[in-house]
Amino acid sequence: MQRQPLVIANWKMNGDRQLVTAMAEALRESAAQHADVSVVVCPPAVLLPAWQQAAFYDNIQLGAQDANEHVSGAHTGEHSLALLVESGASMVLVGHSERRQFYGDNAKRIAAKVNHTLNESNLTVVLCVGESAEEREQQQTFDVVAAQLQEALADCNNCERIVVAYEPVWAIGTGLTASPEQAQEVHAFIRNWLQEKFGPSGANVQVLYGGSVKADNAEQLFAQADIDGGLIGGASLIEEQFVAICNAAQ
Ligand code: G2H
Repeated sequence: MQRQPLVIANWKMNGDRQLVTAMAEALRESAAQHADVSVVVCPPAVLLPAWQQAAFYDNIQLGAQDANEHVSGAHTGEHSLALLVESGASMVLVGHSERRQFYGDNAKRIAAKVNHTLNESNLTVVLCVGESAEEREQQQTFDVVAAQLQEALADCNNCERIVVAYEPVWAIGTGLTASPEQAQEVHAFIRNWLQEKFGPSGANVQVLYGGSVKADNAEQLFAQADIDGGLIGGASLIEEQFVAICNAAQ
């Protein structure tokens, strides 16, 4: 089975309604150039309804940057899967390194979020994994990535609604990008791991690269055999950059 190219915008805590309109327009105008690419936008959750309105006749899917692992209740400031779905989300990022580092998403919580999303909704999980600079220097990249995959996916026996994003922490928002060869090496490792865990269907899981992807490095990264697209932060806030990245995945 052919893996469809996938480009996901992670707006993080950026953007506003004006950017929603401008970005939706830019993606609409360029749609023919990235017709075979699935484009997903993960804005701050409060902008999902604006995106829903702006993109309702386009082939743009929406995603959430995080979801709480409980159905509902006393969880001030959190978002439930049900509300995210009602606001148009069909995917959810889980375990982004910023959430691991600054917002208490440890291995146990990430596994709970993965299981809750897969068991209680139809959303696709975009599981983010990646090593720190120190871990890479100490040649622990594969061990760290394997442990993150194992911790998060231990209870899953089906990979139909799973996407993996490899985001080396040292490349996130730093302007440093993994070289296409460095990224490919880890992507091949991840695909192998998925195949061992899930059998032949594991080979069809989309594995995305994230970490300072820009218009001028996207093409080389996406040309690698095991890189199926990207998870794009900073460059997804600039229309020309994001459109060029979507086109590069075509
Ligand atoms: C990694 C990436 C998007 P950036 O966090 O998830 O961000 O492209 O800004 O490095």
